[in-house]
Amino acid sequence: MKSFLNVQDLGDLKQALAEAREIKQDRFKYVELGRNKTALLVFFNNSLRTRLSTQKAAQNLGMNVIVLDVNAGAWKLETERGVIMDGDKSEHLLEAIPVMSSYCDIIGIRSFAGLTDREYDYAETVYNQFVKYSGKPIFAMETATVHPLQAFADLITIEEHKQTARPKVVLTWAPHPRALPQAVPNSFAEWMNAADVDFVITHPEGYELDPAFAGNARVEYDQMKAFEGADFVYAKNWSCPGVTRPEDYGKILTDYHEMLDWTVSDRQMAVTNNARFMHCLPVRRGMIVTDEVIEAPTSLVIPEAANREISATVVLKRMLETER
Ligand code: AN0
Ligand code: CP
Repeated sequence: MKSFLNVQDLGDLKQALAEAREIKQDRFKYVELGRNKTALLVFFNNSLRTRLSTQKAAQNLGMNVIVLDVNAGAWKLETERGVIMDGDKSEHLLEAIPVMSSYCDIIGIRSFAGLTDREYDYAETVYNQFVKYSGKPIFAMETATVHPLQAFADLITIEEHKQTARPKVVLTWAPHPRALPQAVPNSFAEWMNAADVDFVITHPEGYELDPAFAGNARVEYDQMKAFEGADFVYAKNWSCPGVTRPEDYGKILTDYHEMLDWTVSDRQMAVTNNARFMHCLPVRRGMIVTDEVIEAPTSLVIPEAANREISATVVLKRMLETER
């Protein structure tokens, strides 16, 4: 595997899930695979889980790890070609990428959507520059439009906790005070469409996800109706994807004070099939979900985060195997 962005990059999902189970049973099984190999993790944005779980995954495989926080000590990087660099950015990505790649074997990138230029974000401009100019395998640690390590961990978690062969999984929008990217819901939708689940998306009108990710998934605008009989509830906020009105891209369409009935609470959970609650974290209590729901025994947020180590170990293992 040379690049990890979309569900197809992993090939057969059943096989990938079998590998995840194998690694969870013995996470050091492939500790010789990464000997004398170096993973470079480049963060343009904050992170708790991705930073820790991906380092742990690389160590499980015997790799060395270098972490770079671009905005905390590195030169500020220009990402667009053709600009006159007279601002606060001292270095261009076009030099920085080949330099960084000379010190490592595999590179992970966290680079969120800017949420101002839809075309720039949806072309995965930053990620693709790394693919093009590094000559190394590149994987997404949440890029402008996707967060596949999260979606893979989510799928592993659903597989571990499902009680029926084909569970009903509901992705629900929930309120948030700041405009957030669409990467998490995009990837979750993409992966659920590829998995064997009954998948429903619910959100207020105007928040329609890009069809490249939502595919033919059922959209139900009535949140209570969507929750009926759900086995898994996956909450997440996202800003306007700009599908129906491109001029609204990256915006919050209605002030969150008016949207608080979308906060996942016992009211909605009551109509589910004793659903498990999921969220990628970090989560704002009282906005996305109530204390009661996230603290209930049905909440999976901690095992879900723990599975980030497993998804990252599988992905890095695949990349190391390709390089051998
Ligand atoms: C980010 C997002 O919504 O994409 C990261 C989630 C993993 N969340 C925040 O910025 C709060
Ligand atoms: N879920 C997730 O990616 O969390 P971090 O932003 O803390 O890495």
